[in-house]
Amino acid sequence: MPLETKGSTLVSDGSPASAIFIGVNKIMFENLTNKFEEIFSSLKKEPSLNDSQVDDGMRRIRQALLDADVALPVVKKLIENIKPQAVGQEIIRSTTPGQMIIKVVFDEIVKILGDSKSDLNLNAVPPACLMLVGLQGSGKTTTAAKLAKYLEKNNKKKSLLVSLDVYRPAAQEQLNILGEKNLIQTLPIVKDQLPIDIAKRALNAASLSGVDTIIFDTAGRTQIDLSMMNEIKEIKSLINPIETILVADSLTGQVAVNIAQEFKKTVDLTGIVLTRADGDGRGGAALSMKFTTNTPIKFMGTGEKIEDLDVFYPDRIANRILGMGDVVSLVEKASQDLDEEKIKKTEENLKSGSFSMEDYLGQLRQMKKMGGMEGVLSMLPGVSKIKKQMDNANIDESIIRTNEAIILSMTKDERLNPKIINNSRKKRISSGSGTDSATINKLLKQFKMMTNMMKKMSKGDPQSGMSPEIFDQLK
Ligand SMILES: Nc1nc2c(ncn2[C@@H]2O[C@H](COP(=O)(O)OP(=O)(O)O)[C@@H](O)[C@H]2O)c(=O)[nH]1
Ligand SMILES: [Mg+2]
Repeated sequence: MPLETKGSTLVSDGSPASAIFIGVNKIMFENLTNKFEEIFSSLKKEPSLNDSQVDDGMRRIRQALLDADVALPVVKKLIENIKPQAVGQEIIRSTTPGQMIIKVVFDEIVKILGDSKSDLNLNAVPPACLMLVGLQGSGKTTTAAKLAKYLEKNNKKKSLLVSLDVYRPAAQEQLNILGEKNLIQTLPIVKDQLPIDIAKRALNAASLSGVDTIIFDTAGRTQIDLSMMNEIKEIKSLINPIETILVADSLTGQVAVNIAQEFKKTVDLTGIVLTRADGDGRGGAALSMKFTTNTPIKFMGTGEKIEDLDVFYPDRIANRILGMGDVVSLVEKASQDLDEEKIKKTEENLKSGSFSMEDYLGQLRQMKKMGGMEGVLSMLPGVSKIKKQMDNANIDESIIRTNEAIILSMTKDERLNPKIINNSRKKRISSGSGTDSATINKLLKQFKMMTNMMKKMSKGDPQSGMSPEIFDQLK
């Protein structure tokens, strides 16, 4: 667990992608996260654990997973793997048993989710063919366009979009319109052509126009049937795709898992895209897919727009499920934007306890960029505990601007050492920033609480993180 990086939790680039990532995981795993936080916070209070406390913890973890619609074999496997480590002497004697159990559960969930992220395989003589399969309405057409955009942006690959869905009215038009709107090449539609002939035409067209990848969007039915499977097999043997990707709707939970197993058996799959991760699914599908199909989830669909596609990072998802805050991705996203030097300096300052108003000002500016307080807070560990409180609080974003004005009215000395700010200094700052001394006091108090919280977190204190008390002060 990247405890040592937690000092940077308040810095992020605030790109739309990171904002989406926050939203997704908050929704899809919310219930599971709340339950885990409850379980862990009661374990964390205990100075040591006996066997029956561990048993009770395991029972509650098992129930939380079942309630989240995680497939039974997956729940069994998880508990089977966690339990021997949790009842070990090491945990019972450990000075921070709660934290050690979190670590064990975290590691096992990462394993179940697939250890590491799984990239698209494009290692083929061009054009690399990607074939999307799945039921009607699962999001294939949308995902085809999203993948083309993703490949253009991240791999500098030019794609050709091809719809083989000749059954659903206007299905081919839907894909071509998406292509036109997003400046992605599409295969012109020839009326009444059979899927297999369209596929042949696509291969020819691609070799003429020199695209790197062809993304085939196939027809789905409302349920799995023989003729659909046969058609997919026939097309597959013609185009010989390097990736056969199942697009599955995460909202359907266990059903999505059963469908994935069927597809795996009949046409074989190389990857899964889980769509509607922005919906309020219970997360069971995400947790069950890799284990039950032995096929990695490669992406998550997180909305209807073309850019709403996230790479599936098992460790980050596990972090979020356990309510640990998505610390790793926050820090990574921040470092794309902030210069490394500055981050390092801020981290050092945090650790040494010399975090100043200057650092705080830098962070406020980052906060503004990343969607204000709420965006930042939702990434911090422990935050789902105070979610209700947050929703009711109506966090006032103008506070960020006010605080910025106050800090800008401080002298360099005052910023580096806020302790010296006495009443006469406050008067000067207040007239400089157009605020009153109560507002300045509030900022100073917040600053103190934040530095304390960060110091604790950077030392790996298991009781650290966001708490209702700290939140009250930050409002
Ligand atoms: N909220 C959300 N909607 C999605 C997502 N992916 C697809 N959709 C929507 O689901 C509907 C069906 O998608 P479509 O691509 O036509 O499914 P297809 O029948 O499998 O091709 C459309 O309204 C899409 O905008 C997603 O990740 N999140
Ligand atoms: Mg479609």
